Amino acid sequence: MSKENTFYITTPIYYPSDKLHIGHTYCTVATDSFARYKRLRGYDVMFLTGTDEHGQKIEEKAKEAGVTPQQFVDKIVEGEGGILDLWKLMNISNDRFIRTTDDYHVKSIQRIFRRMYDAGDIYKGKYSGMYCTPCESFWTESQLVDGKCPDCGRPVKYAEEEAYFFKLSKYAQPVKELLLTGEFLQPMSRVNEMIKNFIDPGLEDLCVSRTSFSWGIPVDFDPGHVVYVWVDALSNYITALGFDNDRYDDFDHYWPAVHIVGKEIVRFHSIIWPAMLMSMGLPLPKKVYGHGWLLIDGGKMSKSKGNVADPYLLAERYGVDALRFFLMRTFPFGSDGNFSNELLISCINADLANDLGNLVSRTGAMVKKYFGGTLPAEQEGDDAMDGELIAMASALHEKYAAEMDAFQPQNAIGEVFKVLSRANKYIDENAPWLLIKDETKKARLARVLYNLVETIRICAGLLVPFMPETAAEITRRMGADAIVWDDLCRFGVLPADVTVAQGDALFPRIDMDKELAALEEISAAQKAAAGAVNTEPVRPNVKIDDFAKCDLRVCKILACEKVPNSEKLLKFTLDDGSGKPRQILSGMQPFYPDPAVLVDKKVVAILNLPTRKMAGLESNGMLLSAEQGDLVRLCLVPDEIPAGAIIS
Ligand code: ME8
Repeated sequence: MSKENTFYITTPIYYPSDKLHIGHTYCTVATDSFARYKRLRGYDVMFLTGTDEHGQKIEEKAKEAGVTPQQFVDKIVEGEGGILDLWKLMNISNDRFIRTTDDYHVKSIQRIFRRMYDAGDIYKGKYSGMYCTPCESFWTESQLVDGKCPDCGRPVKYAEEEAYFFKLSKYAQPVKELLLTGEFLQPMSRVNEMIKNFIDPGLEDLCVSRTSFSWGIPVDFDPGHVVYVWVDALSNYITALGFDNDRYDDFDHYWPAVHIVGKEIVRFHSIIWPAMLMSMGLPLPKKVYGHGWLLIDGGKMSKSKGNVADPYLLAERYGVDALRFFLMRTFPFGSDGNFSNELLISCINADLANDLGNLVSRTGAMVKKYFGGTLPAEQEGDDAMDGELIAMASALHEKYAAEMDAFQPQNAIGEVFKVLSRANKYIDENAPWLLIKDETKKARLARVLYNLVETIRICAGLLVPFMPETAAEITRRMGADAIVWDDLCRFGVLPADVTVAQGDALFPRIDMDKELAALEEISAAQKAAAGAVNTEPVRPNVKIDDFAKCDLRVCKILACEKVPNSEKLLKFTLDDGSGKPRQILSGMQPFYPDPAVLVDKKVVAILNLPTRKMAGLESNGMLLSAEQGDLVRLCLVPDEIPAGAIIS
């Protein structure tokens, strides 16, 4: 096949530092949908995904787990329920899977490093800066946000070491020109971000080797240095095609690529990667598309938020196609979206069970009931009644293709569902249940059903990139042999006397309340199994101003004794910093059988509560304590904090 007809598409190579979550699944399913779409269009597609296995973070995690880094990543990538299993489960059609620990990749990276060195673009220097270990990124002071990593918000630390640098600054102008073409990086908002945040403030040369950890690819001409992550990771897109290695020989055929990446790594793909390719004199990628994040409760995904967003669990409960469809249907690809189980269930109920599933089963049932499963060839059209549906179904492929070519799967699916809705309305308008009652209207009834079958065939075929199994099943039921692009561009492909098959409900309706309750239980059980101490939901938000009304101060315990005739109360005499002792009673006796141990300790008290009388004594405030089950302890403050210090 000629090169003009090739399409090379990639996902990021994911870190095998932990199990992948629904966010990674989102990106891979999207890329898979684009790859499947291009195959449907007749392209010679190469779809690559893989894992980014080197670096300090993985080295540290392996150490914690007491295994070698290679053993650690092998388990996450190839082990049961690992990354390869997840992609198999999700029906991902990647042609290749690269691991950066693969031998051929390692050799290529050493050659690539040398190429850039020989081009005069890599030099030795000393690196000092603020370093974020989880992101494996150095940042300048001005890039930090509130002194923390601008990508992940975690603390950074000062670091210094001998390192090789890549002359990124040299490429600032050509990279800026590339970005300004508007074609290279999309969506356009990301172009502005890159120029404003990184290029215009001045590109700094990039640290490309490290000496402080060893889990990486050694620089072959300077042992002790390992190639620092981004050169290793980004080059996967060409080494996987056989660039600088003998494993494959597809570089000339497939390169350049379309890279689908999350917004947080757009910087690496749209600035550093083209600069590296320029240094090597290689063609630049066709496109980098920076998609948005899936958020949970408005925040980044994390394990602590519970696992009802676990792709394994969701695929098991609702089916792989429903999950894939939901991800592509619900979130605009270039923007962030809030994931919730409720959204997922409503999407399945509204779009899949109702609009699509019902249409398929009603149509199948009517063909069976009225004509025994095979339509008669004698049919009667009615332009006024049929015109709009046929026009919409016939024009659908063009609108759909425009959206898919622009990497807007949500809109492409939206176009399909406009036609499906129209088809549902068409049933009501034509009322087949009335037509059947009139013997002279049989031919008309047959045509109504034929139009529905054809419309469903086209719509299902166009859904194949998102729901491969379901689309194939619907196509089969509608009596078509295969999903072929040209046939999706034409109305009237099926013979008039088509035989339509019936089957089980494609997407049974889900009872939202029951399902949410079941998920809640699963989530609580998962948290308990993971050792969470408290699965109580967080209380409703309060305004910061309301919180600020509480006068919380550090108090030193001057004296502490049991209250006579009380089994619970202790009487605390406290120095609250005012110079006047304060008395507070607290129900701490059961937890501190020997109150003397508390003397001289510093605790937290809320001072502005109304005075209360307990056991005949006044209490002016309340001491803060922490409790879990039977374990209760006062909240203690480090000794260097003086009494009277404000807590805010
Ligand atoms: O960054 N929503 O790997 P990574 C949507 N190894 N997408 C998400 C997401 C979320 N909440 N969380 C992750 C790396 N992703 C590097 C890449 S490439 C040469 C090297 C997706 O495991 C998204 O595509 O942190 C993001 O860019 C990618 O996973 C990051 O995966």
